[in-house]
Amino acid sequence: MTELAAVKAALKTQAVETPSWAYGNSGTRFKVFAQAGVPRTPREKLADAAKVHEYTGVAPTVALHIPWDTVDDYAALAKYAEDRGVKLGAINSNTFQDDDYKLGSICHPSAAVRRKAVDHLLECVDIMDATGSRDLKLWFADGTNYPGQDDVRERQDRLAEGLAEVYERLGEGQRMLLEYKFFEPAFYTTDVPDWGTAYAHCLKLGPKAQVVVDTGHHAPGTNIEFIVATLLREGKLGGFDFNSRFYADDDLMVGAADPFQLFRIMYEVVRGGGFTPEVAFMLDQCHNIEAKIPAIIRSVMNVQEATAKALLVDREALRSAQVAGDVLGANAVLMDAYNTDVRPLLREVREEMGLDPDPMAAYAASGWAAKVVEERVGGQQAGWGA
Ligand code: PSV
Ligand code: MN
Ligand code: MN
Repeated sequence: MTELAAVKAALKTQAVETPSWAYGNSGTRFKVFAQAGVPRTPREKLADAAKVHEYTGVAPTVALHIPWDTVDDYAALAKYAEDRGVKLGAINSNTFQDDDYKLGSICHPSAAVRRKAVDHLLECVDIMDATGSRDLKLWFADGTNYPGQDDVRERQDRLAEGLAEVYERLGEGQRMLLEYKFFEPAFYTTDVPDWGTAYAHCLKLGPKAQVVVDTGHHAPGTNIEFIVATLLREGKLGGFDFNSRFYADDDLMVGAADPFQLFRIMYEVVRGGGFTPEVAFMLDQCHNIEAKIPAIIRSVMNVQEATAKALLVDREALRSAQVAGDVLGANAVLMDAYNTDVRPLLREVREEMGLDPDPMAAYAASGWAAKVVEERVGGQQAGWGA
């Protein structure tokens, strides 16, 4: 196989999971802008996600968020997805939209509230059993706003205890992915603020507990690719929530704000042997002012482009330059790959996959947007804002 053929073959195996909530109406805490034709039900979200996969060929799974995507029959929902060419992916828990969770959920000072939160997580594992999902993705809004508000250390004990109960419930082949976020909604302390805290909990829990890196959840200037390299080295990188940030948890299209950072992350993924199904490549985005399906198609393409560039890095030349201490030479090898226009290569890859080489144009010409505007009245809010 030529090298280019190997790169193409790898790109054809790519899988980017799209989030159900990205298809629904969303906004900031100031305003939710309703868009015409957005899904009203989990099934309609899946139908839209199926379009993203149909035109990109590399978005075969859809993450659900419970209770936003609650249905009576999850097996039937999984079947509905499969009939449209996609599968259900990670189950995302929600312990942040209930009055009881004002002081936290799994770390709350009250045992009764902690019980309620853990019960929700256990219910999410029941749902995974029905949907066939592998991953339970956990993000906790837990934290404190004021020094002294609660015992920061004891909150870690409560977290460990709750996570351990859920971990025990995981079945064969199921995993828990623990997400960290440096601030918000709590502002003084956050109970899982960084990869180190997530890693420490996951290490204690065992091999089914893995860290998930949400690219938006870091302070400006954080070297995210170093975190990725470290987690991969430790066998603890469970996946990504991809999005772009300019300021905080912006949830903008991945690769829009800083495509170079996305490339650097994907290079460490490839370098560290992480371009495998063991690492879940998920989007976690909200499209507040732009059309949703095209934005998600664009995001998937941005991940593809960064991956293609990462795969094109001449690893041998890089290694030689590094070993020789050739600082500029090594940097040039990396930049050569980054500066390659991979769009023609990806057009070829799509053609070889039997797809239209231009997913954005193909979707625009499909008539799906006009069809759903006509059919769907009263689209559902993703769950954000109000
Ligand atoms: C909140 O910050 C958040 O964006 C987390 O990243 C979660 O993954 C997502 O919401 C869905 O719960
Ligand atoms: Mn996330
Ligand atoms: Mn987030």
